[in-house]
Amino acid sequence: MPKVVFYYFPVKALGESARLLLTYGGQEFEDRRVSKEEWPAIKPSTPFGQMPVLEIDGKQYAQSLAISRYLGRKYGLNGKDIEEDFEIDQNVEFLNDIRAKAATVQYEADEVLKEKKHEDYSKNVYPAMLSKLDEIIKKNNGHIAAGKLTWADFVFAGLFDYLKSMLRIPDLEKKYPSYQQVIDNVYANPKIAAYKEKAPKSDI
Ligand SMILES: N[C@@H](CCC(=O)N[C@@H](CS)C(=O)NCC(=O)O)C(=O)O
Repeated sequence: MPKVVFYYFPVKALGESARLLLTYGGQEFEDRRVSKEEWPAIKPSTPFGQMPVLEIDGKQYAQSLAISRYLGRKYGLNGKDIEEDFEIDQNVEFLNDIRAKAATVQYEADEVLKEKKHEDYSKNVYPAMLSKLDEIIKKNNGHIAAGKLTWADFVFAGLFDYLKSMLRIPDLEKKYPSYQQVIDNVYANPKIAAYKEKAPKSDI
């Protein structure tokens, strides 16, 4: 078994998907939760000056979606052919579009503009995107793509609390029960359920 270290801040956000996938794969790994104070010393040695970073036998890899895609392939959570992989990638890109849209609000420095943007997106952008996602999940029997459990479900489950917080919709899974189905399908795995019990708690 390779020696694996996973570096990320002590939150779920862009890192939890990899933690869940490593757990699913039965890979022992050091879950290195880097504090804000420690980060400046580590940053220059990472591939892009950002986390998450997955280190396998001393070699570091970055980019959260590339990491999840790799782990998904490694543990058989990809498509049955390149067309199914295409569909998985497509729907993950869509999830990422929702996250990126909400992030432009979350990380807007001008407080007045931030609230204006939030109001605008909540009325004119988020509803259509969230309904489309709901439609996709229903069509895929409670999954993000390919009608089965894939690494895309792990991306969604890992990201979910962060997304809810940025969208400012704390009961998002109640508004869209299909979202809860995806999460339940991931956490139904006994290894993932055990990980959830013992993992450090984080709101996002
Ligand atoms: N596209 C990258 C974005 C990574 C990213 O934005 N990382 C943030 C934390 S979520 C980070 O490392 N921030 C600290 C910094 O940039 O110094 C990915 O998906 O991995």
